[in-house]
Amino acid sequence: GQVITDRFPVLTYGSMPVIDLRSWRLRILGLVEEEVVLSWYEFMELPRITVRADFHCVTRWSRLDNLWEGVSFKEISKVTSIQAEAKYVTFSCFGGYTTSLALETLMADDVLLAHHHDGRPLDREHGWPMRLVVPKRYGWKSAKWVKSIEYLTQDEGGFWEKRGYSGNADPWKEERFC
Ligand SMILES: Nc1nc2c(c(=O)[nH]1)N[C@H]1C(S)=C(S)[C@@H](COP(=O)(O)O)O[C@H]1N2
Ligand SMILES: [Mo]
Repeated sequence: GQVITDRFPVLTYGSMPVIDLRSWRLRILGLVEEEVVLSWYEFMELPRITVRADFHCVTRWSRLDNLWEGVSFKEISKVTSIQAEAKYVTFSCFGGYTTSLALETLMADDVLLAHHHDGRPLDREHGWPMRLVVPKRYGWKSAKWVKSIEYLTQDEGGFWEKRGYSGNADPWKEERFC
């Protein structure tokens, strides 16, 4: 049920946040041994991966063969040790958007906190300086302008999940709504 686009549409609910790299912080909290706060420079020192993947928005556009570069979720999950009870993760963004995913889904090799797209830093409207990319899920899970990662026992649901969108959001199963 998707249509391929060569453009890269922008899909943002609300306005685009204004971010300053000097005050940018990534907070890792919830069910962790120790809360961690990374500055932009600390984040950029983490090992990087590249992932080539298609992107599917629930509004039925797909953009194929995106080249993402950034820090894998697996890598971020090693920054502080995660407690065994943690099963879900809520991402919060500058601007107020949130989304949640199962920790198991995030541990896939192709999930990353991307800072580059197709060889260039992200455009502001696509999440600069950093966004989550979860290629095997609908686009609303790929939170732009991420500012915190919270480990939880239960699926809290984020902005769209609380408005009736699927928790799992697998495009191959067309899990759009629940
Ligand atoms: N912070 C934030 N992240 C977001 C959204 C949003 O409104 N705010 N929209 C989501 C939706 S519905 C989609 S399809 C993708 C679109 O990414 P793009 O705007 O880079 O194409 O971003 C997701 N991440
Ligand atoms: Mo979307």
